Amino acid sequence: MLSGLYLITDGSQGGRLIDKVEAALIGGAKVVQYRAKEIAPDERRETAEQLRELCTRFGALLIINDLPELARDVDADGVHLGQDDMPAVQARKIIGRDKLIGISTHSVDEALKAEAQGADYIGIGSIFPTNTKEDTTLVGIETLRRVRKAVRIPIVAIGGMTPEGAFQALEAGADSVAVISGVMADSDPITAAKEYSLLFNRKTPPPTGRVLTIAGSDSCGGAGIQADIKTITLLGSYASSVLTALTAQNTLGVQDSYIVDAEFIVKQLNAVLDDIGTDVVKTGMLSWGGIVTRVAHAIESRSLLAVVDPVMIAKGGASLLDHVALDSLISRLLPQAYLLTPNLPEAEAMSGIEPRNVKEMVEAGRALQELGARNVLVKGGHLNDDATDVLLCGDDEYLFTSQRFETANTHGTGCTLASAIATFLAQGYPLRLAVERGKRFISLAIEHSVSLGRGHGPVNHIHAARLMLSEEE
Ligand code: 3NM
Repeated sequence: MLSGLYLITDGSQGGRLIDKVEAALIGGAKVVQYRAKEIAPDERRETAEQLRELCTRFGALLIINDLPELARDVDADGVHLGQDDMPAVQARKIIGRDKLIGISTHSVDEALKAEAQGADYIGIGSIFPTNTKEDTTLVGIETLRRVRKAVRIPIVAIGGMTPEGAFQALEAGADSVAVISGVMADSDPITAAKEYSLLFNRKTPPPTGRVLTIAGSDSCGGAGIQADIKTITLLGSYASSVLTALTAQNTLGVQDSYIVDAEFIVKQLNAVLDDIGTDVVKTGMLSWGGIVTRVAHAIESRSLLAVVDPVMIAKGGASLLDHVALDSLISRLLPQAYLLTPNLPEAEAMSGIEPRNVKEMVEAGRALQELGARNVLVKGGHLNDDATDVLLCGDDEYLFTSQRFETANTHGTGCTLASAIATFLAQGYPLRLAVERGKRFISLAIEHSVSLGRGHGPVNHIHAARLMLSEEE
């Protein structure tokens, strides 16, 4: 069964090509198609052999575009044919019965014909506009839906794929999405491939996706690790946890904290990551520089997708991060953040820009991207009446405005939002949708917050999860 991210090579050659393909495989690509027609025979043979080795190492399939003889010679897993290439029966004779044949199609008719000719899968495109291939026709998502109904063999959707477009293509019935520029032209192809690969988690039954939270314990259960595990579990994913500190804390504030030895944090991280692993990491309270650098190292060395909540100050005003830790956060952890989720004081502490309106929130967010965060959600809760958050998703910019509720019961909002976003990412939602859903969850949790304790009561995780899941039934 062909499934997962299907990477197609661009015009890169030699070491650059091999490095990019390896990055995509680390990021979870399941199929690699080598486009070699324009390359000199000796060179393409050598590259195909290197790709064969790489794909075997990562357990991925290697497909050769257009050249059945080359596919046979390097023992590739199959060949992909265009409409104008040799017929499938002829290619089958060259590559053998147990190998895969894919055929590019652009309509229901071509798809049916390809299936009848014995194709093992079809490509269908271009689903979205693309600049990568000149002579392609735009077929759109509706044709994909119709093709899904018409054929039984696996469908690979291709052309102009972004993570959001790929999400739509999978919803429309594609088994796999093929990407060239979305991964090959990204400055961080590992993360780019991960973004696409995670989308396939949507198809798995609960617990859907794994989330590791690295944070402190909140003894009163409203924030920290406890809020994270409640959020992740109630929304349907698998939660694991690494504790960085214990706090003696209640709704009135943090009375004391006890920081876990940094080497013991590393042991916890290794224990989880060497065994269960994780799809997304969420970080919260990290206390001091030694912990920040060790966590950053784990994220970098294991190429993890991280939602970084740069927790600095507790609701009661207690500092949760010292100055040296702030420097480490900026220089070490921030560049590892797939998504950074600062509130306004945190955005200011890290960027030096004090945002007083949405335009300045964008400026601060862009400055944080300059410092290395791939995407930034600047939370405007402290700013004005209509609680606008700004999401900087690569070069794009989205505003999320939600109703503000008059309540003092907001203990755990930051942890809960970041955990909900991490959970939805692990469940296969692309970033903008994960943030939109995370915002919906935290709004419901605040709206239904409870007056437990004598201070800032906790948000209502269980009620919010029930409402959200029932809205979708
Ligand atoms: N085939 P990108 S579209 C190779 O429509 C190819 O059959 C297409 O590149 C088809 O992911 C396409 O950069 C280009 O849009 C895909």
